[in-house]
Amino acid sequence: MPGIRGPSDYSLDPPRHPSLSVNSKEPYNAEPRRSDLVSSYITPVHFFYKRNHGPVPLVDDIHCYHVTVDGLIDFPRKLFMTDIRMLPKYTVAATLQCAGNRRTTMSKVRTVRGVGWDISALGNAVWGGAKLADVLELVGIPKLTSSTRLGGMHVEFVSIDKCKEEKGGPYKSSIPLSQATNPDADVLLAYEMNGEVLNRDHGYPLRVVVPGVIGARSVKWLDSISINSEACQGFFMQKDYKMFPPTVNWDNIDWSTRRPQMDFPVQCAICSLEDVNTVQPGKVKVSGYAASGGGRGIERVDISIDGGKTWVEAKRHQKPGIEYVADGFDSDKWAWVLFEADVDIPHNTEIVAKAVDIAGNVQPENVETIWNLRGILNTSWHRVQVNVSHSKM
Ligand SMILES: Nc1nc2c(c(=O)[nH]1)N[C@H]1C(S)=C(S)[C@@H](COP(=O)(O)O)O[C@H]1N2
Ligand SMILES: [Mo]
Repeated sequence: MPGIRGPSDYSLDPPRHPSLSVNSKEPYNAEPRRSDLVSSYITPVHFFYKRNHGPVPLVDDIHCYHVTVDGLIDFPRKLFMTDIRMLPKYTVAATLQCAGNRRTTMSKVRTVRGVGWDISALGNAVWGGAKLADVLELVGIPKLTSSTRLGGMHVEFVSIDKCKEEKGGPYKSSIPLSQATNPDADVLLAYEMNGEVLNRDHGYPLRVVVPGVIGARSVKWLDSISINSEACQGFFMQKDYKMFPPTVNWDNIDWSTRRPQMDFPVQCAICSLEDVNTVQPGKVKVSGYAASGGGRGIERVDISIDGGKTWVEAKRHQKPGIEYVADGFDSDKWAWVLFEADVDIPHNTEIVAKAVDIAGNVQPENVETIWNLRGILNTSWHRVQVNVSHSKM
């Protein structure tokens, strides 16, 4: 791989912020504290969750680095950073969320396999880069194409990291060509995050950002793009990140029966409180994030202070000074919404939050009904316990 390489051990991994809670050291998987996560609409890079499946790649020579684009196309070619940077630059505010976000609560019902994430395996960044639709035009694929002349219908992204799930091979994933060539889908080859050059943990020098879709499809450290007739057959598309019903276990699983998960369902979580809290009697601030997939805005966030019997609506906001409208022109359609409500807590109780998106999709009440062996897409009502202390703290 000219210019970039994937090391086989972790000795060259980059330094990280000490406040992150580390769920796995090698490969490095970490998330910020709940309160840090929602301290700003745009998540600072150092607080943004990091989800790696192998050692972080290293760039030796950025001038040699290039992405090979080939497969069922008429004009395969190599694209250097200068080619990518020559295309119009777009900035897109988009929330990335790992499909395994909130997995630990799912494990409390019945053990699931996977990294034990709390509720902060997501972040909202402004990604800067070229639109994939423009990049694909460079190899002769027009905008809004669902099939190439040679029968290409899927766009596969291949990295150069060494993942044990791929038996030491690279991380890879794909999206449909129709999405890749749709300029409105805002799929980016990003080289910037929050106005800075992408850092190593997040995919330097170039990563894919697929807004509205589970994080797993946003391939980091891009090495090649291939236009194929079928979806990517790699581990992370075919043997992982699929949603199974609660009856499927490790003995009866047939991976081929389910499609790779793409859009994220509607989600929200309270970040101003831990799972169990001691508070003084009176007002408690309930704040957190809500997000949905496919560019669907957040129509409502409901808060209950009696375990879900009665509800009040939280205030929603994105950018300071601009009113959030779920399908508004001034709203960031791919980005999360922060919410806030002040509630009166007279006695010990459970506080619950649930969000509704513009399609009317609502989070499910219980985690049991959506339990799945890999512990993905836990979007059940988020619940926290508050115990009122009458003694002075
Ligand atoms: N090359 C590569 N790309 C990858 C991964 C990876 O391990 N290797 N992890 C994926 C998963 S599962 C997620 S959730 C996101 C995490 O992106 P982040 O680390 O920038 O937060 O990257 C995705 N892209
Ligand atoms: Mo993920």
